[in-house]
Amino acid sequence: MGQRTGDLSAPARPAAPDEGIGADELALATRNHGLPLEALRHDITPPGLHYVFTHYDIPYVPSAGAWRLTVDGRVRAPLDLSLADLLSFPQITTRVTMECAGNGRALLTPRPVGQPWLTEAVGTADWTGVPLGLLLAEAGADPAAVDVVFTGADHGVERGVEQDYQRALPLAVARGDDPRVLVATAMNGAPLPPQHGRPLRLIVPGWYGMAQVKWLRSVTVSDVPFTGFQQSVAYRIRRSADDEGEPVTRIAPRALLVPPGFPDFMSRTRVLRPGPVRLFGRAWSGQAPVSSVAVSTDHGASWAPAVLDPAGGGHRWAWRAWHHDWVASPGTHGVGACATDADGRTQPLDPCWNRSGLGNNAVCWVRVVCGPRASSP
Ligand SMILES: Nc1nc2c(c(=O)[nH]1)N[C@H]1C(S)=C(S)[C@@H](COP(=O)(O)O)O[C@H]1N2
Ligand SMILES: [Mo]
Repeated sequence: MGQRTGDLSAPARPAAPDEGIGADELALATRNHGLPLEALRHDITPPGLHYVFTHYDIPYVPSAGAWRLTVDGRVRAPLDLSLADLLSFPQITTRVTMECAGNGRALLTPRPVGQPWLTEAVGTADWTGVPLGLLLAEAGADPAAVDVVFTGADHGVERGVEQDYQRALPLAVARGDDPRVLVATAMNGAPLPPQHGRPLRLIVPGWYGMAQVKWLRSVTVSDVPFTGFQQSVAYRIRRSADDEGEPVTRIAPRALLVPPGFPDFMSRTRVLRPGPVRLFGRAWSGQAPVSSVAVSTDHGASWAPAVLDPAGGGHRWAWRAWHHDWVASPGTHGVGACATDADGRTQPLDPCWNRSGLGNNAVCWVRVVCGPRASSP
């Protein structure tokens, strides 16, 4: 699984009841930014506003032309490909809403110490690349193999384990077509920016972010299950330290809204004038497609159905816009939205706590203070 590297790493732990965000968490939060929620307006997240999450350092890749991608392990004919070689394969483009599995972590009580996401670890992009199934077929992957392991060029230590960032997918998922996994060479029609995996990354539509290996340098077909750190230690839903846990895979349903009105700088409380207002947001699920969104403006006392935009464009793996017309009355309001998918999965009102703070898709409330115009500008 990688070698042990001394006592560099602090153990995983929940924060004490009154413990604020630590300097270590702040250091992570300044490197790894979220989507400003007002950017939910855009179908495709503008460059620089897509959330970013990187465990270690962003590799410096001065020449994308010198990059190599290998496909090896249980294959008939290993591949060693340049970017130009990859571009000679058929390319497809898929619009994908990506979300970090740790989104919502900092809203849990107690807070698992780590990257302190609120709800903003999400973004949508058009990813263009080669279907991984084509590369596996070209290499002649052994159909009896179990896992396909993806290795990034970044390297670090985590919980005392020195490692390259690695994740695996079952062979059936890796070469399947629902979703179709991509080795992506472009984001929104341009080469990948450094923070999103320049020059190559894996895209697994519908899965949480940890599966989407950036700076991809090797694809290894294996006849034994992969037990690397990011597979068997991290990204598992555990209730207790000795619980083996369940792996995190696909994105659970979630709806978020563009916070209405304008913010108070520090508290981010929203200020809104009384009267009609159109609430606007997005909803997504990596499982069955979103089938409905409900909105509450009274902190869950009552709910009304939102109007979903038509599911046009064939963007099965991208978020869907919704809106709801509301007449805001003077007072303080808790405004929230709740998505349900076609299989009946819905968002809980209370978070489901787990040790690593993964998959928290509980409904979130935006505090809105509605009152007359203030006297100063
Ligand atoms: N090589 C590598 N790939 C990685 C990671 C990483 O640390 N190293 N982080 C993963 C996680 S946890 C997430 S949420 C997504 C974030 O992708 P983004 O930064 O492009 O939004 O990348 C994934 N791929
Ligand atoms: Mo993540």
